[in-house]
Amino acid sequence: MRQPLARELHDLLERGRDRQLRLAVTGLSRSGKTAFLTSLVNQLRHAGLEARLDLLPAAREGRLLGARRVSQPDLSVPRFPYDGAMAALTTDPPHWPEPTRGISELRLSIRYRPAQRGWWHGDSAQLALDLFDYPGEWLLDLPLLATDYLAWSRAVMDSAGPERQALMAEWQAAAAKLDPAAEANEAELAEIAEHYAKALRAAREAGFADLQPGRFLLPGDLEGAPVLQFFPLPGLADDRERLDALPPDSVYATLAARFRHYQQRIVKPFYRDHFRRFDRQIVLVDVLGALNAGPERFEDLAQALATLMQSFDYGKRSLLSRLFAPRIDRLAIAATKADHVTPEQHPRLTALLEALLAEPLKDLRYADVPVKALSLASIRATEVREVTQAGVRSPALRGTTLDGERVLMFPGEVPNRLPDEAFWARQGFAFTAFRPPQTSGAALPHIRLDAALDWLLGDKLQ
Ligand SMILES: Nc1nc2c(ncn2[C@@H]2O[C@H](COP(=O)(O)OP(=O)(O)OP(=O)(O)O)[C@@H](O)[C@H]2O)c(=O)[nH]1
Ligand SMILES: [Mg+2]
Repeated sequence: MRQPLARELHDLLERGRDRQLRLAVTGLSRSGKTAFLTSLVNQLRHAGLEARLDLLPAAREGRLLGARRVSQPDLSVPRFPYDGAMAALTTDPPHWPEPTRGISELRLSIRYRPAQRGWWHGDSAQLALDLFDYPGEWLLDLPLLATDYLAWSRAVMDSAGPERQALMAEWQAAAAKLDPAAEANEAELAEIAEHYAKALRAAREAGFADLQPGRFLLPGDLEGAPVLQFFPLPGLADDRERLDALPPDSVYATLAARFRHYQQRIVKPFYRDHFRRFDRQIVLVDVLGALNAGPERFEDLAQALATLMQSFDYGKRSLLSRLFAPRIDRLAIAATKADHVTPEQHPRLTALLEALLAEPLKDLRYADVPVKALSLASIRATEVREVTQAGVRSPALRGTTLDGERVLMFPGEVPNRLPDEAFWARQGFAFTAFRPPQTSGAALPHIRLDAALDWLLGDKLQ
């Protein structure tokens, strides 16, 4: 839905005056977006009270006065369910907020006292922070805008490793029988599309991340619509001219038309309404989850993130571009759920994240965009303890597993570079998931969320 012109103009002016910031919280499904947003709102609302934000100078210096949720720019989009998330985290026993099923928006008005007072503002100033949340599954649709049906079909087959191929076997067998030039049979296409959706769901269950199209996994209000009845065609030759000349009712032309419809009517509006005009970005990656899932998934994650990051617009801004075509001029990449490992492993976790994102990081360096890599826990679920075994002291974690069992454990070492085959053969990973911490409405415990906030908005709170 488009905003009224006056509102857009107002937003542009505020943005120009540095009083408004749009932050992209980017992450695949289960990477920790909702937890991050919930904790961000929670910390800023408790700023100046008991929130621990020592790494954010405005907070440390007592200049951060707090934050309020205010009326968001687009009233037709649901509001980010902060209260629901907090309710889940504060019940007994506490549980994690549900996976996100649709889009929601949030505008926070942050009040602070500028470090140096000028005649242009009084005692306090405000920064409007625009955020939004969405199901991670939908994010992988963005790269579809830069491709077409033929290229996509070929890429899906080429990029799949043996485990992934095995999950697609049933669909592949059914799709291989289709002749691209034959007349399309509706019922048959619907059935094969369902096989394809099933293969995607199985891949997600098995821990894969590179899953397109995202709405097949989470159709929202598109359940059963013909626009979701397409799939890549296996074995297509790279002969665009011949394929494009096939009659409109052929299998190939029908599937290609549905792909275009999906691209233009579903992905493009999603991109246009929500993924343009970001000033800053944080990319959240569940590195430990990918280690748990094994080598093929790890590569699949690197691949998914690299293609994904091509959908964003990076670069330094001039005053004009800042008003009319804002670009991401600063970026954080974060390994989430760092509370799953002991603190001395955190630098290794960050190094591994940088190795995983090596390709996109090269492009960002070229575009001269400052990037900070860190590991964080939006909501810290464990406490650090020390155990002594045979006279040797070592760190350990105390937490409650999702089944409610209290444990004291050393979760293991994180490799500080991309693990090679020998490494995978020698050791597997099993980082345990924990129940969220018991909190009673106070600020949520976290690890380095304040460092992330400082990097992303500290300069705007000067
Ligand atoms: N221990 C710990 N677990 C976390 C943390 N953040 C997220 N998790 C775990 O990761 C799961 C997924 O987090 P979400 O915030 O729901 O992830 P999301 O990116 O919003 O996922 P989608 O909504 O499915 O796209 C949670 O249910 C928790 O189990 C954290 O800081 N610490
Ligand atoms: Mg979510």
